[in-house]
Amino acid sequence: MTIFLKKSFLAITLMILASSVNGQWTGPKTKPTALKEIKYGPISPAHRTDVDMVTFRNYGLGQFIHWGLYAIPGNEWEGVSARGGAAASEWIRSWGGTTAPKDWVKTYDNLYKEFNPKDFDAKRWAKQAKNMGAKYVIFTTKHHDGFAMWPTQYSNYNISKTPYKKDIVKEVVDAYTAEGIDVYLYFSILEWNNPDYMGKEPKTPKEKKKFNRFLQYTRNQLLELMQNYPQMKGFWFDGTWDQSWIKSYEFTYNLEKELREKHPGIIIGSRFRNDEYGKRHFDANGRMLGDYEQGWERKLPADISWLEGRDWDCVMTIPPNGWGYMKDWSGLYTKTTDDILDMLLYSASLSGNFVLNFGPDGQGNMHPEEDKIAKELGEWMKVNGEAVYGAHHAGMTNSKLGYFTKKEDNLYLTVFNRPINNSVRVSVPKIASEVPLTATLLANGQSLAVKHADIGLDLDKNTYYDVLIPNIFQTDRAFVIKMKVGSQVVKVEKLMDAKM
Ligand code: FHN
Repeated sequence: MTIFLKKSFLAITLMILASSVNGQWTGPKTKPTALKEIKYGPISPAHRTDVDMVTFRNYGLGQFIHWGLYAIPGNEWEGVSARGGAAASEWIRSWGGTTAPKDWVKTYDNLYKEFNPKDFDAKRWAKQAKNMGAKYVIFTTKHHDGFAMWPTQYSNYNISKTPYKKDIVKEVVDAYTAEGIDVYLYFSILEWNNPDYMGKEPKTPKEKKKFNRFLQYTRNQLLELMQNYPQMKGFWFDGTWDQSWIKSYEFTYNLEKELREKHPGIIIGSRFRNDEYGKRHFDANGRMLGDYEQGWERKLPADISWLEGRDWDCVMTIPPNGWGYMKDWSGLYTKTTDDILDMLLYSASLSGNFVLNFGPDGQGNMHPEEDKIAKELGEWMKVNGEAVYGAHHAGMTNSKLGYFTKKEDNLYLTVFNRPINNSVRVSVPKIASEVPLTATLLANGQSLAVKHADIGLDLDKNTYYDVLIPNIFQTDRAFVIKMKVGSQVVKVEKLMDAKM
């Protein structure tokens, strides 16, 4: 049978991308041959089964929001774009070299004096996220520039000193919580404009003293966030690659313990800290340092074996890179709703959460393209969301047609590549205890015929089920076939083996 593929299959590209990181902490792991003595290893159990973790595991889709002072320049300043330089969007403060405006750092550090987002309405954002189908949001409380979006008592560089004045973190936490969306707080441990922040390993007694002050300050801010916003479900840490942080493994170990004690059920990913050997995400014995694998930033695992049963999330931008607001998207490939759906379903098929990033502008508006994608994604999720929420790896052989997910006795195939003969072939091992019994199209609730196809391939370990898609059903997006699976005695003819 010839199958013509209707749409490009993004996963193939993604697998190639992912395999390029082979060998790092995001790829398959080489197990240590001899185990080391580790004092600052994992704190939480390897596979948490408490209600908070199960909720995390079942989110499926999340929203990331990068918002801060960097939204004002939006990747350019006085007509000069930072796009050509190294620093972009939320990194724009570090713009240097010949293209950087004169006294740029000083200008940036004073931007807070004009931060007054007149259109900001947290309830509008939360409604949009809800309609998009997001079950959790990760919001930037403080990015690498050090500006706090809440009125922290530990630094003056915060929202209360802007013309806006009000506590943005509170507005976001309240609005999203009211919509039933769980809130996670993004927190970068870098702080470019803080004189106590090192950016390198503190060595001299003076440096150590200075950096200890910074560590205490970081601890205070984290405890303050947990205290101010007790509804928060977890922290999403960033910047922890810094040598000053890496060398502070005893401090960060104790801090993680303290955060967990003060906020039972809190979820912290693998990007928070390292062990005494400097191993990040995974300790020197290969054990994950946190509740889920947090290394999948703009990348995806090549296959389920890379994950070894761990929880994970993939955080993804719509433009190629750049998380904060970028005024000008022209000339860039920006992901389409179909691209995003492909990545979302791919992630769900490998039991991971997919988190889509939004970078609002300096007035508090999403980019028009983000609005469009949120709307289209939401329309799709309303009809097909059950293939994502609480649905996990199905243990099926990969299909060229799309991605399998599974929830109890429901098997979902999200079809991205519709076969030209309208017969969706599902292969099942001959020894499988469950096979597709019935099928429905989620798009319209229509029952679909399921035919067993014993195609008689010599030495084939699989048998096949063909689900027939009515020709009259047409769509310009991926669609979901929901199958009930159960046991059935399948008569597979034993043909005479070919002799060669
Ligand atoms: O440097 C940041 C970047 O600006 C952005 O916040 C992303 C989001 O995952 N994290 C960092 C890079 O890993």
